[in-house]
This record gives sequence, C-alpha cells and structure tokens, in this order.
Amino acid sequence: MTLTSIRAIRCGKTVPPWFACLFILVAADRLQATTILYSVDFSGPEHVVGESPMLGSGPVPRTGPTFVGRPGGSKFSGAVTVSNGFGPLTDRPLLLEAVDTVDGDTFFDGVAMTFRLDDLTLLRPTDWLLVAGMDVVIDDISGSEGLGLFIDLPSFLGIGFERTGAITVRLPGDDLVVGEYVPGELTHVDFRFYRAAQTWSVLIDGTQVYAVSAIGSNPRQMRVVLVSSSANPARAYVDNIRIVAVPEPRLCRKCALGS
Ligand SMILES: [Ca+2]
Ligand SMILES: [Ca+2]
Repeated sequence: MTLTSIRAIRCGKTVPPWFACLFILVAADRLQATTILYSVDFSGPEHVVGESPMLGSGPVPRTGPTFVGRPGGSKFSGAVTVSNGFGPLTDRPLLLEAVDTVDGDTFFDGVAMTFRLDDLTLLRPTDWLLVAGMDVVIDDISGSEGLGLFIDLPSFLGIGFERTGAITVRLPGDDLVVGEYVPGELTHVDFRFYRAAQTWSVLIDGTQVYAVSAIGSNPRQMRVVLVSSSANPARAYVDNIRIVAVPEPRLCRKCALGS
C-alpha cells in the first residue's frame, strides 16, 4: 500500500498517515482474531476428484460440509462430487447434479449439502459480524427448480439461482428478483449477520441486494440445494465456501464497514 493510497483512506474525512497506519495495525489484529468456522475449497488431500467430498466435523476450522446427499430420502436422485474444474472455477469446485428419475410426476428429485452451525459457538462477546459466502457457477439448470442457498433460522433466508436466469431472494410464499446470472460465469454470494443491528443481509458480488431485521441470530445451518423437475440433468458448481465470525474493530467501525 502506497502513502498515497494510505492518505486516500477515508472515515468521513481524509485521515493523516499516522491514523491510517494505526488503522492498518488494528485491521491486521482484527484479521488475526477472525474465527474461521468453515473454509471449504475441496482442494485438500482429504477430498478426491470424482468422489463425494470428505465431511467436516469437530473443531473449527472445518474443511468439509457436514452433510451431502439426498434430502428427503429415496425420492431424491443425483450426485455431489469433487470435480477438476469448470469455467472460472479452475481449482476443484464441487459439482451438484440432480436428475428427476420419474419425469412428469409430482415428485421432484435433488441433492443437498449442509454446513451445521448449531453445534458451534458462532459469536463471542466481541464478535459483531458473521459472514457465510461461496462462489457459484451455473452450468445448466434449465430442467431444474433452481439452485437454492439457504441460511436456516427459525424461518429461513434464501437465495435462488432460477432456471430463468434470475437471482431471487426466496421468501416464504414469494420470490423477489434481485439480479441475474450468466451460465458459465462466476457469482459470489454472501450472507451477513450484523449482531448489533440484528440484521441479516444478502450480497451478490459484494453488493447488498437485500436486508431484513430480527429474524433470528442463531442460524441452524447453511444449506445448498439443487432440485430437478425433469430428466434433463441439472448441474451447478460451488467452491471457496467460508463461514467466519469477525470481532468488533476497536477503531473506525465505519471504515471497516466500508461506509
Ligand atoms: Ca476448490
Ligand atoms: Ca419426478
């Protein structure tokens, strides 16, 4: 970082270099103290290309999901496997593939991956932010009911990659279109819980697209679900899944928030 860029750091006004340096030290301290709950990139030796990912459990940071498979039992069909790469995800992303084995009936098939949070201490007294995020690349979900990313609360907070090309916030009983995606291109999704404000927000490629207050601070799990409604296989890739708890910065909270 150059002196010019240090001077460019703003907290409502231009700050002197000594303050910027102090801010950097505090930021470094904050970075070190961040608790990584899950860091899952499917690239470690415990994960094997062509097989289901190794599950994660026990102490943090966990390097695998806590469940992959078929939600809802035998009616669901598909596979969740580590792949060599796809498009911009060149370093072993996870492929979710769903096929509806009996096309035209009333049952959908699909696969899911979950990251348990209810067996972890998510937030310490000084923590003010919980972030859960991942990279997503859609291959072909034209025959599916979409790829859903959920934080399960007492209710749920969900993002849908729909077969129409829309990205939606999935609300109980309704969907809100908040963006669009291009098959083969990367989209990054973050869920953020701001403890002080008791606010959950959703960010697409770093831009907040939705926020809601007071729907609970103790999520049970993060869930990725691909559901199919046709014999045409639906395929989507995810990678670089991180769930972290961030402590309160001691100085310049506005700077840390980027506002
Ligand atoms: Ca990877
Ligand atoms: Ca069916």
